[in-house]
Amino acid sequence: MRTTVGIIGGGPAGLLLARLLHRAGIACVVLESRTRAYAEGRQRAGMLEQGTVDALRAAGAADRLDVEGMVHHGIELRFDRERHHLDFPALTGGRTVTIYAQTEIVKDLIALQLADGPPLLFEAEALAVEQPQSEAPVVRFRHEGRQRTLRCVWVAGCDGSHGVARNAFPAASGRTYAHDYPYSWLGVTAEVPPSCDELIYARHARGFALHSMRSPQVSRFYLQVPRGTSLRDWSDERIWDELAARFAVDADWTLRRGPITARSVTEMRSLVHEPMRHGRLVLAGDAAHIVPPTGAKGLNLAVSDVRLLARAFTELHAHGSARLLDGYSDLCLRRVWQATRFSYDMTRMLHAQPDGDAFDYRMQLARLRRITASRHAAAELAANYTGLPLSP
Ligand code: RFL
Ligand code: PHB
Repeated sequence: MRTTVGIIGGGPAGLLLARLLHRAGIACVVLESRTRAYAEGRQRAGMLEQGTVDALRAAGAADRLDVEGMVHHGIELRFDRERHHLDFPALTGGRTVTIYAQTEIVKDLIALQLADGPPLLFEAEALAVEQPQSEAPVVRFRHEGRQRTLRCVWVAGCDGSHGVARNAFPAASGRTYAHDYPYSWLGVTAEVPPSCDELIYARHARGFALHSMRSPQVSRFYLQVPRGTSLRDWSDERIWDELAARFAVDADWTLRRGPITARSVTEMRSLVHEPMRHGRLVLAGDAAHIVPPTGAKGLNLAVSDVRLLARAFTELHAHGSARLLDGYSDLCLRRVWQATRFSYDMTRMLHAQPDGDAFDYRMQLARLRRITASRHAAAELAANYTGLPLSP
């Protein structure tokens, strides 16, 4: 097989890149290691920045998002049994965020691509990227029991945090910066209407809790749990009791309970791989960087990488100029480091340190009080949460 851009990974990054390249008249092929059902069912992100929504609209992939997406005008911070609303439009000059699950974005993009897009192969596992520094890089992959090759002009590694594209970077050509957090998130989906209109981020001495949602009938929750926690230790009753304790406020508010339909544990990690390009191989999304989910930035960063990358390929294709591709890694990384900082700060401000002392807790409360008391401090959080500009 031959193509112009070989895309490894059919997650949000790979699928959106394929859509944007196809619309610009650039040939591409997407290789996805999993089945369609698995790729469409993987529960993950839910919060979209305005720029992400705009990008999906511009790609003609937002018909269902525009109907089913829930526009949110802020978030709620809870601590010390108090509730504090942050009004995003007032703090950011009109910006909002939208709740629409990553599973639905992936379904929408897959349907569009299978209807009239470039080839998308499921159960096609990339094994290696070869000769990334030559003018003809090759992706070796396994499909229907056979080893095959995809000959490319460029390769885009959109294969997430456990992918193979990054292995083609020689150790000496870059550096990986990583930070592990000493806790994990237990995520659950429940068949119960949300008990709130906005996402609730709760800081509690027992640990962090987040109330999110998937639809007017389905809620999504996260609990800070010790690293290495086993799902077996968490009965439904224990999950609901823990959520109720961490969200408890003095005001009149109760948590609605219902059947839990999915649960998983995610470790918390920050990771940035520099640079994001080696010869004719470029990385986008989780393949290049991971953030802890507290800032809700992972999917949004994947989309902003892809917007910049598609723009760069389009300039090369239309005008023969590699200027944007040459600047791709540096431009992306500036935004990536800002999101990494924001996610780190949110995580540190809202989670109970396992070995934390009373001083740490006081510092967290002081940060939270500053945000709820100062319009400047709140505006800084709101600007980061709703999304910084695509290029500084
Ligand atoms: P993905 O989604 O991991 O997709 C990579 C795809 O590549 C495939 N693949 C391969 N294909 C072929 N050959 C190989 N060798 C391959 N190796 C892997 C995989 O099967 C997969 O289909 O990466 P992408 O596209 O970069 O997208 C990134 C996002 O998925 C991720 O950043 C977000 O889900 C992170 N995240 C959140 N981000 C947000 O912006 N807002 C949120 O509210 C949010 N909440 C979350 C999250 C991530 C979470 N978890 C589970 C990590 C909440 C959670 C709990
Ligand atoms: C989610 O809905 O899955 C979600 C929302 C906000 C976050 C993390 C996850 O910060």
